[in-house]
Amino acid sequence: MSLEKFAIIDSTLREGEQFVNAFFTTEQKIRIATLLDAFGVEYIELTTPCASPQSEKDCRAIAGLGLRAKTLTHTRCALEDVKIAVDTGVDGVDVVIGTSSYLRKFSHGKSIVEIIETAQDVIEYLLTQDVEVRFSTEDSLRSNAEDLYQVYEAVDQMGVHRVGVADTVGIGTPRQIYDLVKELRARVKADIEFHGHNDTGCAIANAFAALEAGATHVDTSVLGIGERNGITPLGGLVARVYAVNPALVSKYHLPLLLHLDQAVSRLVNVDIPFNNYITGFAAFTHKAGIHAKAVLNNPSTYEILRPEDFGLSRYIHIGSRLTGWNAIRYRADQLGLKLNNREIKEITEQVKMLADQQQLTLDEVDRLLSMHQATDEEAIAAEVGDPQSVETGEQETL
Ligand code: HCA
Ligand code: CU
Repeated sequence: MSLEKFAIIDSTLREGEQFVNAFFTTEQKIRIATLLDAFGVEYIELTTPCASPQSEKDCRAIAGLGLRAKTLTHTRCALEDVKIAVDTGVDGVDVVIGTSSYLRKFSHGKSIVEIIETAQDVIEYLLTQDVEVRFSTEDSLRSNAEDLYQVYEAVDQMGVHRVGVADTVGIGTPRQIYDLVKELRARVKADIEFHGHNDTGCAIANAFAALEAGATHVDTSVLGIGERNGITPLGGLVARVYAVNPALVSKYHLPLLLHLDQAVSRLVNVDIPFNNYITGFAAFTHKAGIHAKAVLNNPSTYEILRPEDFGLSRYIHIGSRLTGWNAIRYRADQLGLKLNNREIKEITEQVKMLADQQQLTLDEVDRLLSMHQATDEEAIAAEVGDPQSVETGEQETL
């Protein structure tokens, strides 16, 4: 498995620009590219310069920024397109052509033999130009497997640096992706890139399966934005790999994920989903008393991602009927209130009763706690007699 040395090709500025709400000005593109570079992605993929005059200028501008990340642009498999791409000064050109019968019939009309012939001209030219060359087959998952391998083996022999598997319609399952990439790994010497759409929610799992099978590069975009409902999200891929071993993603500046997600969400006018990997507002919140108690004792009980590693903090929700007295005790301590365990338990019962009627805000819970501020005598007893830390003995109800 190539998890130890995988690279991210972030395509927010190519695939992401295909998201229905995306319209990026040059300045905004430069901001995204600079943030991605600071985060540490190895590659930044840019919209083809053939799309429009401004796309060509933007491609040139970003390729000229002198970023640490390599810049790539994306083109059809056509000599005139790749010449324009090379001229922008990018470090690499990502060539793509459809291989499924759908795309061969309804898109470009070429047979597999014709695809290989066109690829030959394009790749031969690119290899004289001191750029990284990637060749990918659009709609790989609905292509005939033998056709695919024939194309990959041919372009591999021509000397491309990377071949790309593209699940263009998000139809693949992790097992299918694994098998396809595993077989490809045995057949080609080039690096292998995976690009997966998220139509059925498998984009992260599929990218991970590709890595397990020997892929070396994964395409992502910030928040997963792209055509339709998008592709593998950058944060989701990072979360998935981190969960195997945080050291595998320590090469990235993880606290910048939140800034990237926030910046892109504002630019494309969508909220960060509540359940987003790492940066969703509920990603590190705990509610049930049993969870809260255990997390307060040791966060690893219910957290596989450490919020601190992403510059974030956890939140224990206490204003609910599911709360427990350890969580209420923790809040009282945070507020510097001296309350003994008997009082904390009484307040917990009150919180549960009130929360049975309506939702409680943190302010309302804080008010209840403050009203019960112990007398001096009780406070002394609390200091001396009752441990302030979370107890492990008595079980919470929920
Ligand atoms: C698209 C093209 C692409 C290309 C992927 C790649 C896809 O349909 O817009 O270059 O590997 O999903 O097939 O994004
Ligand atoms: Cu795509």
